[in-house]
Amino acid sequence: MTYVIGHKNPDTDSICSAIGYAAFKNAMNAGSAQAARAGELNPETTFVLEHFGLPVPEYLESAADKDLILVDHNEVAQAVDDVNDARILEILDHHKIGDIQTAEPIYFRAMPIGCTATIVYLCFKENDLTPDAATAGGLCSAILSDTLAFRSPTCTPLDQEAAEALAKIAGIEDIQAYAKQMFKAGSELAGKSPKEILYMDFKKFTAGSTTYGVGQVTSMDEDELAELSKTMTSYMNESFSEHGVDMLFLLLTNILEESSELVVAGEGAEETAKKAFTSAEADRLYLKGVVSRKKQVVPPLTEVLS
Ligand SMILES: [Mn+2]
Repeated sequence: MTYVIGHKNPDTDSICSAIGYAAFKNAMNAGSAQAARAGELNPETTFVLEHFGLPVPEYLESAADKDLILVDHNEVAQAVDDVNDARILEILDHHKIGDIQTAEPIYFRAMPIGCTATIVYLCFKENDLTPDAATAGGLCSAILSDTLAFRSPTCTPLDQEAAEALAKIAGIEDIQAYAKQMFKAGSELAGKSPKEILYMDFKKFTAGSTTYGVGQVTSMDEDELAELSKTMTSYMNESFSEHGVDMLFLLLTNILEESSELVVAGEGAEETAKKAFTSAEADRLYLKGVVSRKKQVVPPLTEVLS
């Protein structure tokens, strides 16, 4: 038995490339390969496996005395426990070369592209094989996840071609609509109360005689952020006295657009924000190019309040 396994804290690429490459090895009749995982699934990957009806890979607690194929990593620190006591047969990766050592020559395929799943797709293609629909769906999801649906600077034409071919096999009609659905399912905001969202990443500051708090929430989904803008505005105004500050700010940051909307509460908070961010649109505090609380938000707020 050969286990195909990705890194600890597995993401969608680590899980779906393991599933895809195990399927490829089995299709090539190269012994019996099985997908494994080195940690708990995240919500995004859980959605993907359920969506395509893919089985959850077996959890491998220790790699001691096991035969392994590593996907999506090649560093000991990221690998399943006891990786140094395992026999590593192959590595497929798209990261820099790390510190995994082997006793014998191995098949080691590393490409500077957006996703390991793209390499898995190439293995199928180069051997005139086609993954089944569910596996193709998983591989396509991995590419969309790693490349932020082709928006990441790490994305190459090879990744996009692979994802589009895999989407066809998987029956994904609108690739961007599917990506949106997947990112939404994977959002860490799902199921959290307004209070939990405000305090997920919250810091207090003092400027002159004013104490203010700034929270930040990031998302890739503009619909999710638009909804949050409404719910958080009413929550922050209703609960304002509970928070022990003179002004309350919350940055709703859209990672894909590299912009933030600022939700404010407290007397003078809106005037302060408008003075600090003179380019902000009049009806809502939409801050183009602003993603860093530390570098782009706290300094101008502090300057106005001091
Ligand atoms: Mn990856």
